[in-house]
Amino acid sequence: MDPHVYNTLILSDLHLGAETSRAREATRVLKENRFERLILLGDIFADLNFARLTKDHWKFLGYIRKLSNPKRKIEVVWVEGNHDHGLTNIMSHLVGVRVYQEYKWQYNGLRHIAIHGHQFDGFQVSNLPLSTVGTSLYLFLQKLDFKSKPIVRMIDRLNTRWLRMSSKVSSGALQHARQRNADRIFCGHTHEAIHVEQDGLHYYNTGGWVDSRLTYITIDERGVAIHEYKDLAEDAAASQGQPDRDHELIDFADEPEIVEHPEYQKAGR
Ligand SMILES: [Mn+2]
Repeated sequence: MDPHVYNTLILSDLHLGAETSRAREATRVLKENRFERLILLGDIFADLNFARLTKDHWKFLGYIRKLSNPKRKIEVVWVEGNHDHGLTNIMSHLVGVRVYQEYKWQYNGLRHIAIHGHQFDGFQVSNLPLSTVGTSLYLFLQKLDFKSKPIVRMIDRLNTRWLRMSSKVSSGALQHARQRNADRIFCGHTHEAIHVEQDGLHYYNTGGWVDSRLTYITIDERGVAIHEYKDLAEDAAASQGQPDRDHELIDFADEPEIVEHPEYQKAGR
């Protein structure tokens, strides 16, 4: 039986280079699903320091490069986030993917927009260095999660700030979609996967790949779905002998493997 093919799969906020980045799981999602279009909706990188990328992070980038080979006829789109800012040239060179500030497409007679979402977060735009520190601190605190009570309380307070940001981004995005006559708008940035409907307009947030909840979005003729990635490693161990569900891509002969390249190691700040 042919696997189901989605029109579009969207994920965001992988923060490659951060220790909390769940690159291995994100690569599995790409391998386990079929899709005609992939949208990387911003903040795929934590920053421009390539020296912080681990083997799993490079594997994710290598898989993106494979998917973007024109022979596969998959449209791979990179939408710039606030952490990805300035990566446009490097990325199109490294993984052969076009980078957009805002990506628009039509599907099933509906107008779709994908935009990272920091544009609707006044704090981020007006105070970029401070917010970058804030995000790093948030990611660092998550690593220490549950090790001490004061830190848990601090994370809760930060999460509350994040929730306020979440509603700010959703209302800004809905307004943006209305002005552009779009039916559906997709954002990342807040790390909180949600769906908000307002007067027939739909806002979806893809969530992220650094928190405990790992989410992605699919679009097909049945509609839009938010999926949560569940680690199936334990199930697989329990039912040994099951065939691998991965649809591993066949390598094309003229396709160079992406490796940890010293040139890119030096590219970091
Ligand atoms: Mn962001």
